[in-house]
Amino acid sequence: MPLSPPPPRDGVYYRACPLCEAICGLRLTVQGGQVTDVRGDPHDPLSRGHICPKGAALPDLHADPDRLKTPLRRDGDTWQPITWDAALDLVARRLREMQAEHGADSVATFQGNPSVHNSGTLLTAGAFLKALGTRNRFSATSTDQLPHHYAAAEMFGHPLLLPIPDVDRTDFLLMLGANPLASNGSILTAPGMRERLRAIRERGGRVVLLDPRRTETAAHASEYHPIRPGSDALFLMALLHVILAEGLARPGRLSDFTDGLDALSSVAAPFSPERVAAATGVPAGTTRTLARDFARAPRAAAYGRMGLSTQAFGGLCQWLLNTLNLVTGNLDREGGALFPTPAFDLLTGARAGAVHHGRWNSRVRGLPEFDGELPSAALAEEIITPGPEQIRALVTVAGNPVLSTPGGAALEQALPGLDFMVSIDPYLNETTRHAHVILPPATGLEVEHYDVIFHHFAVRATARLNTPVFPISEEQRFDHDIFAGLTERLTGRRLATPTERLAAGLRHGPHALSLDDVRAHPHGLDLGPMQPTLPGRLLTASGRINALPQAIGQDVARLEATLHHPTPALILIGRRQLRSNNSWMHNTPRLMRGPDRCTLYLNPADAPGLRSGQLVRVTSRVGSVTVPVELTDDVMPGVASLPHGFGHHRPGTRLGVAEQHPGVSLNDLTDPLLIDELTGNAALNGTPIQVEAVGETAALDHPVAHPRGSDPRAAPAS
Ligand SMILES: Nc1nc2c(c(=O)[nH]1)N[C@H]1C(S)=C(S)[C@@H](COP(=O)(O)OP(=O)(O)OC[C@H]3O[C@@H](n4cnc5c(=O)[nH]c(N)nc54)[C@H](O)[C@@H]3O)O[C@H]1N2
Ligand SMILES: Nc1nc2c(c(=O)[nH]1)N[C@H]1C(S)=C(S)[C@@H](COP(=O)(O)OP(=O)(O)OC[C@H]3O[C@@H](n4cnc5c(=O)[nH]c(N)nc54)[C@H](O)[C@@H]3O)O[C@H]1N2
Ligand code: SF4
Ligand SMILES: [Mo]
Repeated sequence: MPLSPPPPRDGVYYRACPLCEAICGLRLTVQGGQVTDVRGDPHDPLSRGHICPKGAALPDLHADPDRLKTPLRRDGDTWQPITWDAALDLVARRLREMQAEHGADSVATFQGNPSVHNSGTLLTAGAFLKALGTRNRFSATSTDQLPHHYAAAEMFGHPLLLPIPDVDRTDFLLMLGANPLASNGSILTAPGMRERLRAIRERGGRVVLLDPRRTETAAHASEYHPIRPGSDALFLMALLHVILAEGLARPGRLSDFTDGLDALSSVAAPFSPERVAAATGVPAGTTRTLARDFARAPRAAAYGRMGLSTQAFGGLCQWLLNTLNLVTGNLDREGGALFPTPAFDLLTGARAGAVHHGRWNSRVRGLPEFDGELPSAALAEEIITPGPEQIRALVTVAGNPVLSTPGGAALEQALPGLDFMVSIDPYLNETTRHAHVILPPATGLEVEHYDVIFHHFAVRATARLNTPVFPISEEQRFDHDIFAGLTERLTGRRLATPTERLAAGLRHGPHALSLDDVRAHPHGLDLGPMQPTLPGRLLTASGRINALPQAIGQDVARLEATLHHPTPALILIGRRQLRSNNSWMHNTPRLMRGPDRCTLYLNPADAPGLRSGQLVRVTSRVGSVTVPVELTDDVMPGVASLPHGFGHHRPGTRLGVAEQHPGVSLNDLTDPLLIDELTGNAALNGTPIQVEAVGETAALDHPVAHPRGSDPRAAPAS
């Protein structure tokens, strides 16, 4: 049994919520060793008091009896506690043995989303992964924002040079495939988007949203237009077409340091609003008006997120958004889209022209590497396809790829075939249950944390060090202890601590701060709004913006081809919910109250004879799931929507609450063969499906997901 940790000292604590990209400042009151109150910190200069139900649930996460605190070793179907030293020795030895026998690439790694929400992980996991020296590195990036990085690297010279829409000063926010009212913003750290959108409207500005679903955000936009999934690149091309054909381009000072502007007209020429209207579902007149209004707005920003990056034209979409901001002179301009300069700046010391891309390819499908990683859509096939370079061992860090990667059920079936698997994760969940060893780190309110990543995406520069609320017990370890322990065993080298790394990063960063400067501001140190930084911040070899990178120009032929393809009758997209956080927060009782949230939204026009609440079988090329249907004209005809992150019916997990709300996994339907061919990103949105009613007799306690022809529940747990 773990020793109980010392209780926290009574008092008021200020720290940021680590759960999503909004990084809200929170005010936590501790009385009698318990958190008695959590609220948004009104003095936080970035979040200004915002909080959502997940932030309020942080103490529950801390107290979750299912959260693991000491290492576990699997023996068949049962788990035995082992000491940290024994666990770290075992893991280092097994990984080295595998690599000695089968080569460095026989060990694969998968890094999941919370890695970037925990600076202890972020600043130390890299050294461990580097020590492994494998080219089989995978992460959530290729199921998410890879196309943003791709377009940024090609146009501006670095994957992290991501233009952030200046929502606080813009007059026109053109938003596609993002739902900040549910997600709280992504690659847009601007907590409290409801108020920020209202402020745009109140100052006479406009918020225009395009999405196949009339979302929570649509209610706060000035106008909403439905758009066919996967057709955004055509729509954005048509905007560019109108702006260039009608002489509305005004790049201004940007043209002094941009190459390729002249070539854009011929690229956009074939894509008139009239020609793409049938494919996008957006009337040509609407597209023309939006193009003119966007170009003429004093300050405008085009922004698109998950719906635009996790689709077959993710790379083209992100390039087009940047290009629209560029040709209208809104890039690097207040009220447009700018590059933040955070206090800890990962670009400090970055070399110009050092973009890494396509240096190697995945073995089975030949998918290209980007920034040291291969597409996660290739992970399962690399494990199951025999051959000399086959993956035989897997390290997962803060990831749940069984639920989060396309065709997750196939990965689930592949994992038991591994010779060795280790998971650095505080939960025994759908993925980690296949590990031979689980190394659970301290997390949440227990860790010192500085948001290294999300300040790069923030509409306002702030800096804040989050000190732990809860001390940990002697038996617990932090992520960085685990990575330092493993790295030392593999290389004999001692790692710098995250605090040392932070201090150095802040000192050498653009604001030249010390840790004490930051500590002196418990609500966050305000460093002001975004400022123009170009051309100085560019990292291309030429020092100039590349408006039309060669690979992107070549991908336009693939887009043109879609105009000649028939579209599937029914397309599945995903959905985020305010009280979920990807796959791992369904174990918190207060977030799971209320009716079943894992339902299929279907337009009544696509559902003759069906009624809401009825079970339907949803089938894609790779699998089928059974789920209750909800009829709503919030989704456009021809589109269905299912939330991602559910599917907790799998046996062998330790998630007492989540198991009561299992739902089905969207990724038992998504297809690993559907990717953005330019970037390798998973096209998680846009899966062709069929839907059929299942007889009432087929009604189940728990909706069941299974790959066609097999039931993973019949498979042994190891
Ligand atoms: N179909 C579909 N699939 C999707 C998406 C979608 O919209 N549709 N979204 C995609 C996106 S954007 C993302 S980011 C991915 C997310 O997918 P993943 O990156 O695989 O991660 P999560 O589902 O967030 O699971 C996080 C894991 O980290 C663990 N964890 C939590 N905190 C810590 C910590 O402090 N340290 C460590 N070591 N572990 C921790 C949790 O227990 C959990 O196992 O899913 C992607 N998959
Ligand atoms: N509550 C909550 N907050 C979260 C998360 C969570 O799971 N829950 N996850 C966090 C993570 S990891 C991320 S990456 C962010 C994501 O943040 P967002 O991107 O803002 O969130 P999503 O809800 O995925 O929004 C994607 C939108 O794209 C739409 N869409 C789907 N396909 C298409 C298409 O082809 N074209 C267009 N135009 N739209 C399309 C969907 O209907 C949806 O409204 O959210 C973060 N915040
Ligand atoms: S919006 Fe995000 S950062 Fe803010 S409280 Fe909610 S989960 Fe935490
Ligand atoms: Mo994400």
